[in-house]
Amino acid sequence: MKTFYTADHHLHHSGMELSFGKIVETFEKPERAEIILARVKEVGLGPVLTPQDYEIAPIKRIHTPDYVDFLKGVYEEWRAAGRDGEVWPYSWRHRSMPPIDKAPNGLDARLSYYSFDMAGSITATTWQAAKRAADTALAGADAVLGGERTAFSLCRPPGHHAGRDFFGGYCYLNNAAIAVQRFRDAGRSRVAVLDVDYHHGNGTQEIFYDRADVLVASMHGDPDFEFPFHLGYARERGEGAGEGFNLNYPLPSGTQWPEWSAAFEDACRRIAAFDAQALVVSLGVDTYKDDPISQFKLDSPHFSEIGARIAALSLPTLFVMEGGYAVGALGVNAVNVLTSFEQAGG
Ligand code: OKP
Ligand code: ZN
Repeated sequence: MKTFYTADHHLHHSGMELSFGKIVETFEKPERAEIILARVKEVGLGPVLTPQDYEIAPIKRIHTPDYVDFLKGVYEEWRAAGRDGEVWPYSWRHRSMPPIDKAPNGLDARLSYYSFDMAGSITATTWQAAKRAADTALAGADAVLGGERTAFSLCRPPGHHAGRDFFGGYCYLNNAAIAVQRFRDAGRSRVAVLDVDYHHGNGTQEIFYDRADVLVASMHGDPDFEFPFHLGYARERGEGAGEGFNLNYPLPSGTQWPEWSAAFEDACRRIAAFDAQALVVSLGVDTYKDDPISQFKLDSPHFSEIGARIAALSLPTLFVMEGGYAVGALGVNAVNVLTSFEQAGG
């Protein structure tokens, strides 16, 4: 399996985050991608390739032009306003305030408009890193379109919380969604997304919610207790033409393999019935028992079972890296999915 990776991910590093009332080192740190890369090399998964520098057009198939311009330029605006350090939003439209349909003018108001939380900041080079993560997803999609059965896009920063015009949850551009659209634009008529990350992929859901050509299935911490909250309930099944093409499996805190894998199995069956021409896996391994920010209890061998079951779908499959914060086991867990997929030979 080819791995797509670029050291440009180092260009994004939020120094800190607020975790349960304490300012701590961010969990989404550059070391994460290096640990996964080292494991890819250790097991000899296959060649590690640097993605080309893509045009902006495939990104704008998913993200709005105004959001892309905002992400590119907001750091300079921040500096021009006489501010140092990293760009942070800090306040959002509460339900008591009227809905907004147009970006406000002021810098902080616009930061609020284009985000939903302050999990991560925007540094001087965050845009470049996010753009290269999207390139990494596009290169993986192009490899599969070129005839590879599978590929691994080792994206960082992750993407599944980013929507058409917002960042949040450590995510700036939705790498998996950009890859999905690449498959669609190359003529693959139906594409499935299987989001196995611990958190609900609210951005991916938002992007494809009214579409029947993209089936999105996600297992995650119930939004009643877990980030990103408010979205990810089972009753959210898509709207309009997309009705029935969004599948959520919210699960309780403490979920172990039997319950997790039952939801996963149901999602896999629904994907098989969808008759997809390509599959994009949002590969988060923060379902691991020792993940520092998550509450599920999967163990390392379970990630091998996940890979084997995905292989049994026998679909052209792109793995796009999302979360996973237990750095001691991150490489083993992520690469277990990939090696067992290859061994199962779907
Ligand atoms: C991104 B992905 C920890 C709060 C963490 C943000 C979580 C983003 C997860 N105190 N909030 O889905 O792995
Ligand atoms: Zn996650």
